[in-house]
Amino acid sequence: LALLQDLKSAVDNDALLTYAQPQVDAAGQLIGAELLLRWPHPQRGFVPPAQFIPVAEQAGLIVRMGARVIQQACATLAELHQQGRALSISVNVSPRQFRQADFVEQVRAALHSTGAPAALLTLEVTESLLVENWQDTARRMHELVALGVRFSIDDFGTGYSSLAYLKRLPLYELKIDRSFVQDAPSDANDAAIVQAILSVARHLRLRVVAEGVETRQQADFLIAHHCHGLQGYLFGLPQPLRDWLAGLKG
Ligand code: G
Ligand code: G
Ligand code: MN
Ligand code: NA
Repeated sequence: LALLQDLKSAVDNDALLTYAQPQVDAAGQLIGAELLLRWPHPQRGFVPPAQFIPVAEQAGLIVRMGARVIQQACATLAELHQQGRALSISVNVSPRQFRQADFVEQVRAALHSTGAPAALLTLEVTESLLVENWQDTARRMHELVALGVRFSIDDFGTGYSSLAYLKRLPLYELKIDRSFVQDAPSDANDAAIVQAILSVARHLRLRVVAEGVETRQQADFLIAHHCHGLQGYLFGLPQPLRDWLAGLKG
């Protein structure tokens, strides 16, 4: 597959870019950022992650890609910590990456080598991770939580959700998928789903971040229903990690 060959050489040549998208609280204050990979292909331009992430996952390339993002996240957290800024950094962890035998050790090493504050590192996993190898997944999550890191369920509500896992896993946060945010509050069904997620989260003492927030109306609706964190074009586009960090100082 041509795309896979190109992706492989991009990884070998360290040509993938790490972007950061800000997250704010209800008052609009910056609380952190999510790191997002970008692939500028020499001929095709930017290839959407929805195209190259599944290819990377399938071929196992995601393991190296993900390890690098975690290292960058920890280096960023250490840098922010030295500046006296308590901002969180979220990274996407694919199932294949999470299931690597040495994944816990990798995260531990990245935290230790950089001196990053572990409690500000959020690992975003999807519901698909929770479908298989339940015992192993739960054990591993507990090991990681013991290191101090936090877990977030990404794209919450779009996968094979079982509400049972919410009470059995050491979770910190749910991310409301942007497909629900998009048409709330005008679409009554989406508004109801968003409110239901926020209500479940509140009772289970989980934090909630909404993604894909594009309008003031969406933000006001989410805030009125006690959503803690907001992420989306209304508050900031994903931008190169270095630029985001430089912008904090300005
Ligand atoms: O940035 P964008 O919305 O186009 O990203 C699309 C998808 O690609 C997101 O769902 C995100 O989870 C995924 N993605 C982006 N960066 C990474 C990454 O570093 N690792 C993994 N596993 N997925 C990523
Ligand atoms: O990990 P996840 O797939 O949830 O990554 C978030 C994705 O959503 C990224 O690909 C990012 O580029 C995209 N995104 C971020 N903010 C917005 C937004 O406000 N609207 C839309 N449509 N997409 C967004
Ligand atoms: Mn995500
Ligand atoms: Na998402």
